[in-house]
Amino acid sequence: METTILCTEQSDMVQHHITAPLIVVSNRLPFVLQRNKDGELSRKPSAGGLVTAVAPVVVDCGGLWIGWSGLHTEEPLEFIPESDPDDKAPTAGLLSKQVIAVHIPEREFDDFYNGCCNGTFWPLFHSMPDRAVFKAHTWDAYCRVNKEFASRTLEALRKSAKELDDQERFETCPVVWIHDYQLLVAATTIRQVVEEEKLRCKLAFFLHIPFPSWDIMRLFPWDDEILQGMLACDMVGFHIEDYCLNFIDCCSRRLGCRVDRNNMLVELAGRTVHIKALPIGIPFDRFVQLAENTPRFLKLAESEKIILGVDRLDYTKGLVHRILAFERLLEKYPEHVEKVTLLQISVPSRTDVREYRQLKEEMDQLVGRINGRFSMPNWSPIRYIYGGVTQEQLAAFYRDSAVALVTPLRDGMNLVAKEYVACQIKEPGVLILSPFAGAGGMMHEALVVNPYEIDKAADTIHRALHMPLDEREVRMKQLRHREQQMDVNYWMNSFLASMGAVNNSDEADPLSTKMTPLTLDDFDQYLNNHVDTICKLSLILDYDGTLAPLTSHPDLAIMPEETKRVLERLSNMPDVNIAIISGRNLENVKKMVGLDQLTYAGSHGIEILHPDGTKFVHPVPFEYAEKLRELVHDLEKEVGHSGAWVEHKGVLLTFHYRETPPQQRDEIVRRACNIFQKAGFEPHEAHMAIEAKPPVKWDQGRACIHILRTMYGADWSERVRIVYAGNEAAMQALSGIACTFRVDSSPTVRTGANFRLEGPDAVLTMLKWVEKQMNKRSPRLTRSPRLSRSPKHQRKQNMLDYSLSFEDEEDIGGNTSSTFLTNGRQKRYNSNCRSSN
Ligand code: ADQ
Repeated sequence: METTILCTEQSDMVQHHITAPLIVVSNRLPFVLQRNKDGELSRKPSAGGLVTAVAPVVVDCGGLWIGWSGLHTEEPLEFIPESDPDDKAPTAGLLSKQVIAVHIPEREFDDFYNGCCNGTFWPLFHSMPDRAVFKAHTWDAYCRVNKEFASRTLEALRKSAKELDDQERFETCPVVWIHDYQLLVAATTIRQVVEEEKLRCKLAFFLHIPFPSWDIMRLFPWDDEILQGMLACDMVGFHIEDYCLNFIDCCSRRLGCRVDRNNMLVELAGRTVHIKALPIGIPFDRFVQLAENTPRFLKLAESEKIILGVDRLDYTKGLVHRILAFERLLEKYPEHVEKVTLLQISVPSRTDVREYRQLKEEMDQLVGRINGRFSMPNWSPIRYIYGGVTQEQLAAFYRDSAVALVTPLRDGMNLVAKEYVACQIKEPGVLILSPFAGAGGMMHEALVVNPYEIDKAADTIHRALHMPLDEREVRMKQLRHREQQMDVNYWMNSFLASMGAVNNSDEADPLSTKMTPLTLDDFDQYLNNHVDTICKLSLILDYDGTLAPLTSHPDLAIMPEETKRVLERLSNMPDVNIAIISGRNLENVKKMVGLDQLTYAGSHGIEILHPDGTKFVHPVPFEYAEKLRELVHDLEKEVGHSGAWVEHKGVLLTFHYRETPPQQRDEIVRRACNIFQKAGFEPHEAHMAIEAKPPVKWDQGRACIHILRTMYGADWSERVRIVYAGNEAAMQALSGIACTFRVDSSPTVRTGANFRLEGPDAVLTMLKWVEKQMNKRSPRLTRSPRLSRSPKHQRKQNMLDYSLSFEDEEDIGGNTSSTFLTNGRQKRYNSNCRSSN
């Protein structure tokens, strides 16, 4: 089915065809369900601009809408009532089979909605971190609810795919459009399952509130999960470019993603995500019609003027500041007493949240105080309505007000400013607008005022009240023109166009634009400040997934020849040391890399072999080997089937499940973890595998520090630069010490790394950059082949040799239990060492 909708582009009317079913996912359904006295369900329409614009498209393209019904029920709702035959709302044509109601238990909803959405994200994203509460249990509830939304969306996608197949529309890709801060991580699960099940779809997200700067965003303890959740989409939309740039900045700084600020692209795990400013509009023509057809509600004295404020009662809307500015106006310019009235309409909002109840009390007191201070027998300065008004009344208030005060402290866009100008069909009034609303950056002809500057705000209101007609006309004409052009349909169509979901054969799918491939230049940005022209360089590299691609069997993970050659050349440079660290056993990793002049750390650093033959082995309890053999036996017997297998490599054991069927995987992993635990082992997660490690306080991080201290002594930080690329195991130990690259193609990883690289190809580019950089250095004395004797010995032997390894043995040691076996000679550092081969 192809649907024609009208798309207004500037002043031209352009016809586009929607080419795909649209699946909208929002916290609330586009109508509210209510139960009558007999317990029967019926729909109560919602009138917001979003619903007005989006619902007709969903109706026409046979799409779906997923959301919470607004009802708390014991069991999931079994059916959604059809709309009333008299229903004229935009959602009237939405059949019940096009609606999926998400069930959220009441307690869970409280933690999710009041706790996390409104207690954490609302203040944080509005840059009011002092009001934000960070609680692990509300965040957990948030993730669970998002997963529930995701699984309902996946059902919708499967249903949609089947319908498309039945219609033989095999190329058509359903578009999933997720809305707002309640659903920031739903796409994580959707993307994962879509890829596993090979479901075709395009995923989009739109945020209706501001996106904060990195400084604010980083306060949230799980900020990386939020960013990755949004990046699981193909397109992420915000109202204005500033929010886009904030988001891109966070992706770069927090996730270490490669970004292209000019073209607004972010790369995560090899996928390009498009970031787009899509400023929302209002149903302009509908507001004009309402303004034209609604009678006057306000009874005003001769020459009395109304200043209007319309908001949800929310601390972001700057209501208290606004009332104080109005008080200041009356103090500073008493000529307005008895001539000007502030009509403030505040719709109750989130009344079960304490801060919102407190704000109501504060407003009540403030309005009471100012009215008490200035009121006359026939005039009160503030008319304060605490409650909703109908759209007709609203349009009449907009039309009949001389000034609109839209002064939020922070606001994603703000529709009130736009609705006000739409309704200015008679003698035009003046819009006063905060620069901290998204609308503030676009409605240039408004009078812009900082709501925190109470005195200036009073001056601006005074100026607005005295503004000559010709100036008001000029300003309002342009404001109205823009809002008419960029109305809510324009927004809807811009969205569809940006998803390549309109039939416009002349243009390529906008989502097909990819980020330019990673090049050496990217590493200028990553490493230029780190790798200088003087210091030595230590490269510490993981093997599997970093130097060699991940494969179904470890024996197949062969390092590309080109990588080997670069490593070889680098290892011959006098200022470069290379250590390879791996979960493989020492002999195996050395064999796989096949270069002599490197340090190798096998079994996650339990065994370390330096190029001169110096070897360190961390001791392992004697009984461990026997326990490990038992674990191998149990795993092979219980879960060693369906593609899963056990690799026993020296002191480590790895249970591989990469080849298991996806639908059985969770169960196999669960059972394997139980077996690990029963046998007394902690199951460690690896690449599609679970590992058992010896019960020693030694890991890749400590092994890295040990290698560095062995090579350079304890005070190397001034003389050596370290670059680490690999998995997370060593990241913490090296944070602040090294420039770290997390190498992983998975889109959802927690990392402390400075940057992310997708896989071995990217690591090869990094190595080439290092080679190029090191080649710029002026030639030094030729270095002798790698140490074959102890360093001191060697230095004594050949004073001309440029020695860089094992500098000051006296520095080695610290508090590690370590044993060195140097070509048969044994050197012991620290008293509590145990030897091992
Ligand atoms: P809101 O925070 O709800 O929306 P806003 O954009 O101002 O803020 O929209 C409020 C809507 O409610 C308007 O359509 C207005 O007409 C209506 N309204 C307000 N007070 C009312 C009253 N007392 N009675 C009846 N109706 C009333 C979020 C973001 C915004 C963003 C929108 C859309 O916070 O920044 O502009 O989404 O993306």
